[in-house]
Amino acid sequence: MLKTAICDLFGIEYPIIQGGMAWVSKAPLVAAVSNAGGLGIIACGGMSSEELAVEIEATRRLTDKPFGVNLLLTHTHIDDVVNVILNDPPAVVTAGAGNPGKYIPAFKEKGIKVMPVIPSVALARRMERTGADAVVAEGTESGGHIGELTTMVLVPQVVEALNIPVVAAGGIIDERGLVAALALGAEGVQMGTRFLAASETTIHENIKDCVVHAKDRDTVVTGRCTGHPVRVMKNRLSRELERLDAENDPAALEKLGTGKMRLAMVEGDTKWGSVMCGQGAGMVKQVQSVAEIIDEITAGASKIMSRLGEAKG
Ligand code: TUI
Repeated sequence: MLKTAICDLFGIEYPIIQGGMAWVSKAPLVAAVSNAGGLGIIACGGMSSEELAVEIEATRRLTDKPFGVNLLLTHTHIDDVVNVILNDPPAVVTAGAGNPGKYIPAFKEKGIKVMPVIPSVALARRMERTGADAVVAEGTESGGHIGELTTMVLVPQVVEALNIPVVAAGGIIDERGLVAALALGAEGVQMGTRFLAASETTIHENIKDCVVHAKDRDTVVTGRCTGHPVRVMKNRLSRELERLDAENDPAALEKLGTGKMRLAMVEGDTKWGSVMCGQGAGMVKQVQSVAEIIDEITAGASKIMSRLGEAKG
């Protein structure tokens, strides 16, 4: 009932993709998602190319199912990262925070499916023309580096503009979000924030706690003056970043932000760390295993779709 074009394209059971999150998306989480029938994605953000090679190997030891790697286009050693990917090709490459166009032919030559994450119709069109197999249309509800449009308006416009499958991201936490995304014309969902609080995620427990206790208005967008707006959980750091934004001081903002994601995810500093997470954190109620999360969402989505089907008469 939940099989879509994206399942056929990637060889997965359910149209649920785990977002590539720097410092978060590592082998145990990635393999758990792929083993549960979704698509796990390793994030290269926060890793050296050598560490990425180790993480790909570790993931292969934990699953024989397809998984992906997220290419962060702002990575300081992007060409080394691309070479690691080409030397040990995953099933899928997603790409964020920039245009991966120049790398797409090399990935495709290795049989890798390419799915850039895009925040606008114009960029989605460009990605289709450059040979992308699918795109993730990511709304501004997402955590981390974001665009301006909401998922609700971005997804249908991207679906209308493209002929390749579209995956929806941003604010999708549960079965209601999955069914809504399918209703908007998406072939699947990418979720980050829900998986932040998965038991297999190897981040500091303080961060999972923070996500589980978040309320609807607990995130804020900082860094607009740098041209790279980033959604984070409100804390002492975000207030200081907001102040620098208001003073229009991108250099001070970049300096203060450096190393803060590691401080959050590894050290568990929820006051001065950058706790990147989406607006949907308010809907995450507990730490659960990946299998529980995926079972709950897929069973719940089927129920909602039956209910909607019955209601149509
Ligand atoms: O990439 C993300 N989310 C992220 S990346 C990240 S680490 C970071 N890197 C740089 C600055 C700030 C944080 C934390 N979260 N999501 C996918 C995404 N991609 N959102 C927006 C974009 C995007 C933006 C501009 C994609 C393409 C793009 O192209 C501009 C152009 O035309 O080159």
